[in-house]
Amino acid sequence: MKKKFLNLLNQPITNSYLKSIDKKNIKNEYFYNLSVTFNTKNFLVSLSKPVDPKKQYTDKYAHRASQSLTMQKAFSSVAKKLQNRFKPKLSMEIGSNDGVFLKNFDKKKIVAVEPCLNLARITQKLGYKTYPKFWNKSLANKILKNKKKYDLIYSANTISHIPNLKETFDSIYKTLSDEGVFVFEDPYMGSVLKMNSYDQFYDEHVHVFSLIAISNLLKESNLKVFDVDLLSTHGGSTRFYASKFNSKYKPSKKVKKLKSREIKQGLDKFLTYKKFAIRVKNSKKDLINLLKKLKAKGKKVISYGATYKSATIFNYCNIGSDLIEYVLDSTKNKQGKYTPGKHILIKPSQDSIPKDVDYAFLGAWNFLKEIKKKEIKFLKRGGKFITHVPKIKIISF
Ligand code: DWN
Repeated sequence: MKKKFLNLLNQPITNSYLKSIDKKNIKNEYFYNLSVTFNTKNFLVSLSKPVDPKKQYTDKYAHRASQSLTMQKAFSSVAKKLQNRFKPKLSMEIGSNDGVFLKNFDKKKIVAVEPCLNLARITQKLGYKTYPKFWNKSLANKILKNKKKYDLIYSANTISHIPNLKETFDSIYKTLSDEGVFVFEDPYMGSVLKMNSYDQFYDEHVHVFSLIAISNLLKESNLKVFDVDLLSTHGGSTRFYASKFNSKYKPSKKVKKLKSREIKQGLDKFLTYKKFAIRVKNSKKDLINLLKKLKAKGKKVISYGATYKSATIFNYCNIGSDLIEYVLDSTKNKQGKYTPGKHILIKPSQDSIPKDVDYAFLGAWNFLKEIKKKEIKFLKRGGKFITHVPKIKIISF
């Protein structure tokens, strides 16, 4: 049974950065209610009503996975690690974005799946076979027509975006070779609870995974988790290593350890999520109070990183350009546009945060280390960051 524990109010599609905020554009903006549920049977946390993926993954998809140095390094390192450990003859990536993982592979030894046409074109131009399609049963059948099976299927920040996990995992089972491995990484529910990072819930994050939930789901498709890594990327992610149920792989010590940690943390209990929802309400109150106080003092506050995550915060907390003057972002195709729902102007990042800015809210809090390094001048002249994780606080030099 699915039980609702969190209501993040009316939200826009996070990828819908607006070119202009004329009346027509604003009138046409799509909103839906963002509520989050806990499945008491398999322990999966999901949105109560996912948005139609065709509205989300268009040929105007904005996010570029290679935008941060941290992620470039992380993808090149995992690509090497997987090739060394599993020695795959043939691999596949599901959700290849701009090719940041793919380009660490020989073009003949990997294929990609990417439904956003503008992104699929990038990797096609690089010479990688890319299916510009959603991962589902019909694509798996099409790919299987060439009679080849895959030794490694990798996916980062994509499986949690797919509403129908049963079809997803069944299709992966069919496509994997008998001893093949399916490795996927996504934001971790244990970290969301610990960091109070409720901004991990938005239209694209249809599910936020825990090991106990994933183990239950994979079992239904004849798959099992045999290893797991806890990652610091995206504010706390898990990388699951799965294989066919009857394969040679046995669950590692890390799997057993994390399972018992999750039970201790109460990831299998509805009450844990109810308590989290109370912390989220308090976080909203504290953030609004702080921003209003700074405004009253005449301080200039902006936001750093036009993240999809921050759309949840701004819309849930009703924060617009009255409290946050503009957002800085290094992604070219976000610049000059307006954030979804609250319509705050996105400006290009410069060498350093402009001198007249007193505070920068960290929309991209998951890159704090990288941003701190880049913005040392800002911090040295007395500029401060604001973060909401794990609670509202000011970060100074
Ligand atoms: O799963 C998803 C994650 C991986 O990426 C997607 N559904 C959509 C997207 O979510 P996000 O926008 O919350 O992701 P990021 O990677 O936290 O976004 C960081 C943003 O900040 C990018 O637009 C780039 C920008 N940035 C910047 O302007 N200066 C980032 C860094 C590190 C910087 O120095």
